[in-house]
Amino acid sequence: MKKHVLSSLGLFLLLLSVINHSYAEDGYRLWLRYDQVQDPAKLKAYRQAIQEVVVPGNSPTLSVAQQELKMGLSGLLGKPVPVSQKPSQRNTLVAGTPASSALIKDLGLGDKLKTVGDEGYLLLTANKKGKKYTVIAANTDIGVLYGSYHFLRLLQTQQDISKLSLASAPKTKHRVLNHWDNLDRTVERGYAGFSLWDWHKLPTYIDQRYIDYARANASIGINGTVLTNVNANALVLTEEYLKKVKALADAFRPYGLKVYLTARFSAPIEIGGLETADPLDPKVQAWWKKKSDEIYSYIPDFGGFLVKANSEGQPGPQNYGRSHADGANMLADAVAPHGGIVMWRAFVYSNEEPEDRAKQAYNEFKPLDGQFRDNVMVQVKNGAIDFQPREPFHPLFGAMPKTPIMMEFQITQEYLGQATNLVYLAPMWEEVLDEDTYAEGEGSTVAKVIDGTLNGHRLTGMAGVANIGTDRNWTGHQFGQANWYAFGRMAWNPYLSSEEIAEEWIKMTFSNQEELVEKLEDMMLNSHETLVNYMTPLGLHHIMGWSHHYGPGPWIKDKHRADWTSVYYHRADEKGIGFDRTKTGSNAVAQYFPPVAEKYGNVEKTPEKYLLWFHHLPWDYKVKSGRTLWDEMALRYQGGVDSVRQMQQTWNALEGKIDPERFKHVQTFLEIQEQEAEWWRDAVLLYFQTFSKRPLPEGVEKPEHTLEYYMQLDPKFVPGI
Ligand code: GCV
Repeated sequence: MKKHVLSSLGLFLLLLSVINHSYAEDGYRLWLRYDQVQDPAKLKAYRQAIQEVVVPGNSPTLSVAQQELKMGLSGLLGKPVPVSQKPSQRNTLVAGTPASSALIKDLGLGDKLKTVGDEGYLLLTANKKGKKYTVIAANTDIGVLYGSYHFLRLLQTQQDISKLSLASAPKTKHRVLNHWDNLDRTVERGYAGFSLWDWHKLPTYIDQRYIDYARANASIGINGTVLTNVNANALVLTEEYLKKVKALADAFRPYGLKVYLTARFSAPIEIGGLETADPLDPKVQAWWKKKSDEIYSYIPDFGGFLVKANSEGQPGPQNYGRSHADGANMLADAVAPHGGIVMWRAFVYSNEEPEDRAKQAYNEFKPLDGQFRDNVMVQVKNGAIDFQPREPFHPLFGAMPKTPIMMEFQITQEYLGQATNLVYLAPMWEEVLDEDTYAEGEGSTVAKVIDGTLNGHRLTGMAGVANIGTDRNWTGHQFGQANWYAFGRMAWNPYLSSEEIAEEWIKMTFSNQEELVEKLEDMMLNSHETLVNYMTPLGLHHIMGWSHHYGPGPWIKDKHRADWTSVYYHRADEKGIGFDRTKTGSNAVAQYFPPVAEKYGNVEKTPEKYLLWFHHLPWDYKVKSGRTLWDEMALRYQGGVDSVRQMQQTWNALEGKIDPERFKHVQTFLEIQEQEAEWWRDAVLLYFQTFSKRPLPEGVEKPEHTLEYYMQLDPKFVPGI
């Protein structure tokens, strides 16, 4: 047995507690709960179908698959399931590759296996010599592990496994968590405690959390993790830290999880003693090559670098008059001999630039299309501003056909209620992935840009800014786990619906009980719209509290950067509200392909959810409901509050059907959410009322305090800064 894989004793204890249900229900187990199947008929069928588990081979990854199947099945079936190297029962579960398992080789799955590639798998039912086999087959060990998790999921969600014939392969190659974790263990925009990486005790102490983190990621197909903040610290590239990074990489490897680091562009100066970091300087190039060689000497499968350059004060190639392509290519050349990649972020905007912030990344990057090395992906946030509660898709999707574009979603809820608001993010991500860019004519969806099919790219990927920390439940809010889960599932398959992902997660995390699944699914699926309503309805954006982005702050102005103020974005005055991005304004709409540009450029055709994103409109403008813009806005804010109360009612009615610990946790967090929704509604409406000079329409509750009261609120020590 390999060092960092679950020890036999650990496994035994875990098994015992799975069987006895002796866990504290604190959410630590995530969706990997493996409690006994409740439906008696299903339980009987599963027990009959799986009398033993056979996972021949002892590679670290196959050992993990074997242990996970043993633990999972023993829990789900409510009795220990024997594990053997050779089938001895009538009904056997076999997992392996044609190389690791003679039985799988004999099944002659060659052609079928070809379709699932390096990370995919087949789940099949097969009969041979009077025996029945449930088969998890793959070309690689990691495929076997992914297939094992999928198989366990089938039982956790009580699916029929009697006639399996299923193939699955990831649609994107790099499915990567981005941790904005600092070396001092604070987490930028992290709301679930401190960083998981205990640098001080590394490399010697391997926390069990690292293993459980890797398990959770593997179970949803995440295959990479960037350990450090994009606002990078060069220290992580020093020998002292590389040894620690190696220890993490070793712990994660059996789970197929590769390690990446953020590269601080000025590292050659800060830790290399050079006078410049100019990417065209041969000494700088040589420094990065040598540094990369050193990293690979510790971590032979190191994934590569993620870079934030010339953005929000970070150094970059433009400090030397070079382009983003020059910078990315220099790093790409350094890691290329080792098979590494560079993920270069397109999140750039400058305070000095008078241009609409929403236009700047496109202006900067589009001309560079075709100039990047083959091992570079440009990582683009879903929207052009910054992970707002709702944004139209970023115009760079589809605009750089010669460049692999990687999606960056934010799992952590920086602008979406942080860790105390229940917001299931998958519907928002689905909304973006489904959008048609029209880049290559109708049907050129963002999902097709991301999975590479639109322009024939094989280097593909999706990044998610992690919401994970040292909190026992990992994500602060129990329902935050659903966003981690959904990110992995969507990175594997960007065409999955948020609905099916929610259903899986609920069944695995809470229960298969129909009424409960229905109610929680309803809550989750409406939660994003609910938040948008009480924070930024009708296309409003970036009106949160200064710097920490907690709570409302539409009055924020006169700061050192105009593009970090709220008034820059809402542009409210006595005539109306909204950012004119049509040709009478910044003309950001022109960055989209014609049908989209036309839609967003025409107020009649613009979906109401983006109205004030693209248009400045009078307070009396008539919206689709027939109401004035002011009345509609006020009623949306009230609607958001009402929907939170509805969520509370739904949740409260589930008392007794959910374990008391998690029930109470979510119940109290929903109370916080209600208070925050009311705060948003009252503060924003009172502020905008100073311009609209109109009364609140009937149905909107009277604000509890004055505008002055809300404006002087100054929450201290908000986490995540
Ligand atoms: C890591 C926003 C966040 C920053 C973050 C930045 C980025 O501006 O507020 O905390 O920095 O995005 O994505 O680089």
